[in-house]
Amino acid sequence: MKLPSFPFFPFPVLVSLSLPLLAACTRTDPKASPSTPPPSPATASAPSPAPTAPAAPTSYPIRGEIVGFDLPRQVLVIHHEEIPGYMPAMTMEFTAPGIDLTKLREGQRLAARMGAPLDGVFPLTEFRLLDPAQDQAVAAAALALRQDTFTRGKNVYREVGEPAPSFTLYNQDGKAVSFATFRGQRVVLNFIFTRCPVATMCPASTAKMMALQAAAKKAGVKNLELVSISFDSAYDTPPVLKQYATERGIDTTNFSFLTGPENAIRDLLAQFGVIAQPGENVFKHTLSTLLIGPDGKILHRVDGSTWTPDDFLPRL
Ligand SMILES: [Cu+2]
Repeated sequence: MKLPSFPFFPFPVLVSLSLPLLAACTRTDPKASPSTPPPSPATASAPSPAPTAPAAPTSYPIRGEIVGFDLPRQVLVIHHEEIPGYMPAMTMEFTAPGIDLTKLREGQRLAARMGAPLDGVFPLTEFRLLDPAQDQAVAAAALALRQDTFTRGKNVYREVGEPAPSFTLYNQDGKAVSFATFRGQRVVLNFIFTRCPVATMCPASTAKMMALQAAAKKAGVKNLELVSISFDSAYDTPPVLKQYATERGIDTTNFSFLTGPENAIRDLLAQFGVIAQPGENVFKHTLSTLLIGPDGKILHRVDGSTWTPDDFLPRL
């Protein structure tokens, strides 16, 4: 799916809003290391010279509620939530190519990706209706995590031996997944983002997770779950994660890709001791791979990008 780039705004106010974003997204510098070190883990080994991929933002994820239809024009009217860094909450007209509008109704909540407008109407892709109960579970877990992070203060980082934090996030199928459902399993968990341009970082991590999954299966290991949480929640929506998994031929029966509210992801990064700073177009980040035991306690962690499946296989 290719969306037109964004400088074609009909509204002067939107143009001025979008300028800082465009300026901020024209350069990548993944070589620079984060300025704040993690509480204790080592920084991932410095990536080798990375491809520079200047790109203007072409789309934004939105969430909102259907408030009306203009069926002759194939338009749906949505009151969307704030689009951070781009526009406040407001009611606008959208098209949703490929979606049968007669099957939708007012009051339904949805998530989608908004492209550049045509004649003032914004096209939506990655359209999915939100289940209010699941959405509430994700929001409640994010709030609890916020409070937990606040309460822990400067002891926010969880050492090996401590219980892993609780969370509820969306998986690649848009289904809310609670960490509690992994009880009784061994969980190998890391953080990635799908747009990572540095071959030795996230792409290599995912390849090693796949290798670990395959090796564990071959060794007859049961009760293993692999979990990759995206720290690029604005871009890595469930459909994007699904595509990431599909493109790589990943068996998602015990390998989930999770995403969710930005503040929940930030809290998890802090609690797991991983740094991911939104940079210019990409994230500057560290890598850590953790093993969590059947009782929910952190059993082992390997910091950096040089881990191998053998660091974990004997512990499963
Ligand atoms: Cu990366």
